[in-house]
Amino acid sequence: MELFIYEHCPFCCRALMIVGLKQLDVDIGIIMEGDVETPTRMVGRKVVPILRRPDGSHMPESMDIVHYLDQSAAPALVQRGGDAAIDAWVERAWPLMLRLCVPRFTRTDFRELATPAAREAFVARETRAFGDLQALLDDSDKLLDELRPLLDELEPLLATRGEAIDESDFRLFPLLRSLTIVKGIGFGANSRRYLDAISARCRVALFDDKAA
Ligand SMILES: N[C@@H](CCC(=O)N[C@@H](CS)C(=O)NCC(=O)O)C(=O)O
Repeated sequence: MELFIYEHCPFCCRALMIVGLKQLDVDIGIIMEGDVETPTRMVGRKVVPILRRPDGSHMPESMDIVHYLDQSAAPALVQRGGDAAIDAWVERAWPLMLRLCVPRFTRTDFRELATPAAREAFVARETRAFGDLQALLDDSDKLLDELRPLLDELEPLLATRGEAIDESDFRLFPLLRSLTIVKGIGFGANSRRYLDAISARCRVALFDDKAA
């Protein structure tokens, strides 16, 4: 099987998590930003992640891929459902995360941005979605001030999280992992412990070394 991703993409992170958690023999392929043709040929539109299955068919949609790969090798590890409070927290934090992370993603050495044309395509796509990316970067302190109380609210939600992996982990970890690209983010102790634990269990690297 082969999983096609962008390295920066939080939805792709979900699929990488299950591959690492179950130590599956799945090749990782990078689709370049700006490459419309490859994903469109596979699933009819420009989107990642995409999984090529053993029969040659292609599957989009990150949570579908998570469950498909989880079922592909016993025992299944991902509990259906999750923690409604964590899911609600993710919903609230997601737009803020994007405004902090997207301008930084556009300036980072991800493999999908390895050519000038790919980086240009990414900047153009994200500028259409978010407006002036430099203005967002200039707003970082204000955005971080908005995020800090949310991160504080997350701490007690993580205090009681046990060993079991459920769907909420596939929503929360990609968001927190994205935020590791923001210098001085200042996670609480439980968030930091959670990030490091899931990163190690799922063999998905964080972005601390790329933080700006
Ligand atoms: N519902 C999809 C969403 C995937 C998604 O939005 N991926 C983004 C990348 S982060 C994408 O493909 N955007 C379109 C593009 O690259 O033009 C899933 O969960 O897999």
